[in-house]
Amino acid sequence: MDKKTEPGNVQDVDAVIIGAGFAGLGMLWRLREQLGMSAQVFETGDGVGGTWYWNRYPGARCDSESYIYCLTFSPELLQEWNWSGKYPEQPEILSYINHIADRFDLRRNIKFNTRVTTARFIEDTNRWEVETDQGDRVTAQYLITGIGCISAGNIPDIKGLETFEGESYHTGAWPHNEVDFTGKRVAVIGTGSSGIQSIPVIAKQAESLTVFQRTPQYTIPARHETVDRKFLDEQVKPNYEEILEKARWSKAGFPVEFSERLALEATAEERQEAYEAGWAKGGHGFLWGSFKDIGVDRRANDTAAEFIRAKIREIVKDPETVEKLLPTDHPLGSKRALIDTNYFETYNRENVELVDIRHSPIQEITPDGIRTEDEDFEFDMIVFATGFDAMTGSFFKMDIRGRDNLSLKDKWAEGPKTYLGLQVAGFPNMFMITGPGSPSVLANMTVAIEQHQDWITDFIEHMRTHDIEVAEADADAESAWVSHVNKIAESTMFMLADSWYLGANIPGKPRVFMPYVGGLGTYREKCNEVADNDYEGFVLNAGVRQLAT
Ligand code: N01
Repeated sequence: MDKKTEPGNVQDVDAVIIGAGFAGLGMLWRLREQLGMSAQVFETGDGVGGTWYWNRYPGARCDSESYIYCLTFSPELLQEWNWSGKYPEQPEILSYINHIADRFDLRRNIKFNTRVTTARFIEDTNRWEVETDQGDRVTAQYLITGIGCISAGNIPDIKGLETFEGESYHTGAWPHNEVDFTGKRVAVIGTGSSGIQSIPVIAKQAESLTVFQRTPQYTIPARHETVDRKFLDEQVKPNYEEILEKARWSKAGFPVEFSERLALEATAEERQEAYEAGWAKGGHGFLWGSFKDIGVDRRANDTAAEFIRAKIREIVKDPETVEKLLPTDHPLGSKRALIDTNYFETYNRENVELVDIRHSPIQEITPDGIRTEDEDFEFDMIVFATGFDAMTGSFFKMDIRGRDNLSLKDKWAEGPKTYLGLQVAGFPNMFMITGPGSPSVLANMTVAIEQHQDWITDFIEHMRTHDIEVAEADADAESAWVSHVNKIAESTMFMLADSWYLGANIPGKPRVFMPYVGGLGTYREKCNEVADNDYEGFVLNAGVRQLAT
């Protein structure tokens, strides 16, 4: 659809895509260029980029290595694009995504500054009717969400929040102008991925930085550096397809070998040697390259956790700060794995203080700062690195209604229910890119996103060639998938931490493990099997009514 939608006019397209990040852009390209379909993308921001458009906080960068954090539908682009860092930094990722939008002429199908407010499946026409806050009304056969898993920001409801007279920011909605910390007394609340990346950078600029920590974290040095050009030119670029195939079928979307060794069968010296090597090399390889039982056996996990605690004791000079930083209440890797640049070292700076809010909870935010049970702090700025209402929050910002006017919010009141994380029974022809119940957030995101884009594209092509108007997850197949997702999560250490994977960071959110933990390769195999078996678990036609439970 080349024309812009005008308020009041109803436009008909083949597909509405929500979101113009990696997910929405790659989907648009596939539908338009591979299937010749018309599509309209709606995007809340005034530019492309999704996560990388919003998360502009200091130090923001991806912790997948740059050569494998990319869209792969254009072999030419893969060969031509040159990242500058080992890990890609936010401004560079954003310029990469902008390059993709320009190079493949994607902007003409995107309407920016436009939030989808409602999407309803109209049973009489078998079409989705989509409305936006700009007055657009569009109908489409397919509704495809590319709204991100970690995009609905969470600022905790702390007493007095609105009374603060200084500047305040959430890492996931960072302003587009530079925020200058020079000479400022800054507070950072939260020590997840965003906090751990931004704290060392803010500390260097601010007059003082006070970090409010609820849960101490395990984090491994990233060993970020400029990109290794020789490695890229000689090993990656000539072998890109092979490398990508390995990543696609791997556990987590990376072309790496997982260790087959068991920590509990190794001697203490062998373990120490392996952990030291992982620490020196840096990155997530510390986990997958050392011992395979770290993720499944608590005693094995403890050996790696104790190694990291010893590193914290070694790095951080002040014994009281060390005590606050030592993670002991959850296994390593049970919350999102973290990698950092000078995180623990930052606590040796004179201008940095750590407040343990488990022992001295925040009571309120005052006009001048933050009051804990024990102390009044004065700040010029508060940075909320307090995370997101992950996986479901961004869906609930819209009113999505399927058959019988059932809202997705009601359907998911006790936790998300999906078939393969791709569809929801009762919501025909709605596809989710990296929806709950898929491995997305436990994998290298671009690889997970492209697997969904390709699978959805193939499915739609199948529907078109077989004159299938409506495809809808079968309610029984959905229940079986939800049980499977829960069952495999139950046997893992992910259940032993209060994480956003479980919705534990949002008061009142049902405690349900949302991603599929069985591995990206296994999941890909399952999705392919479903397709090969004539889209088993989906009801394919125009007239069958599903009971949306
Ligand atoms: O959010 P988080 P994030 N009072 O939820 C604390 C991806 N990501 O924005 O642990 C006080 O991880 C909370 O404490 P606790 C990545 O998938 C990737 O950092 O719940 N504190 C925690 O310390 C990541 O996992 C990259 O006890 C409160 C912090 O705030 C996801 O995004 C970079 C609180 C939130 O941590 C989210 O990361 C950035 C309260 N009421 C993000 N509520 C890379 O690729 C929460 N907290 C590198």
